[in-house]
Amino acid sequence: MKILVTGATGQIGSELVPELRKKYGDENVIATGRNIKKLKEFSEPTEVLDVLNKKKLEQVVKEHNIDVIYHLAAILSAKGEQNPQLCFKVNVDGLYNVLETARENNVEKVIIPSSIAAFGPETPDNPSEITIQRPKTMYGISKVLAELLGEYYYNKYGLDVRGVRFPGIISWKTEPGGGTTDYAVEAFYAAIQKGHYTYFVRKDTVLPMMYMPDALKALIQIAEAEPSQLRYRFYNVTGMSFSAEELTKVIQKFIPDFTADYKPDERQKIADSWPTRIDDSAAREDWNWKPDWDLERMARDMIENLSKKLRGDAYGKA
Ligand code: VAH
Repeated sequence: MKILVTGATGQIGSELVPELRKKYGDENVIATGRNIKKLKEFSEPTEVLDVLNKKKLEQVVKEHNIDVIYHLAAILSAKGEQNPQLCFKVNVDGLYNVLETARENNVEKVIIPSSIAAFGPETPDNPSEITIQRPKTMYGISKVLAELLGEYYYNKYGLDVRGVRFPGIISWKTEPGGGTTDYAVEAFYAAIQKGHYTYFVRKDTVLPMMYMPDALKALIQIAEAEPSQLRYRFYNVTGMSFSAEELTKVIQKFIPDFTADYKPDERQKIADSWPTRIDDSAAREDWNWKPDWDLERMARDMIENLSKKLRGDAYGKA
């Protein structure tokens, strides 16, 4: 099976490519992206690819005889609000290029990460798969479109589009990439490097989050699920919900001198428009989804690995 990953140098892609290569063989997973320097960090096969270049996308799909596309290339919520027009181009035009190229070239499956950002302030808390969305960010709107277009291409053309709605994803291998949930990653960097972090959200801000190993597990599990198992095309998945203050407290268990303060900025409005938790019972029932990481275990792993990556000892004892 030949797999193409778009946006391979991003937060998820940087870790999904090695995971998929372990499972299917390096030669069967083509890592693609615009960032040539970061792309070079992967072994071959790689391709420089901007999803806005449909001609190049088609050439790569044909040359490598692609069966499955993991379409990760996107601009995230906070960065998207700084340039909504670019966010539309990348997230919508790019998506359309991928769906059309897949349809025209008999690609079997397209896997797309959606997000809790597909929900909005009118969404009741703990939403299911079919709860009202009405997001207020360009990123969130583009993710609702991805879900609806994915369903359309499945029903109209039989293109097997499927995905999961991710909460904030926490990881240590890549720097935060312009998401509203970046504070949950930045806090760990700051705790190790400076001993203090100023959150850009209130201390009582609660959002659903997930550790990267669980995110990779969810993506690959939904990709491999039998069609008969899927009552939806896009499923909610989550790991844990916690407040900024709870994150500070759990970091202090490993780095006792760590201190924090909370100065909300424009990203608070985005965070407040999202649910504090999401119902992932359908994924649990339909394809045996279950997270492996809780807040304390994740914090320990983040601090141990980030301390090594930053080449310093942990500020405290990990
Ligand atoms: C963002 N990390 O903050 C992404 C994610 C749930 C949020 O989609 O935009």
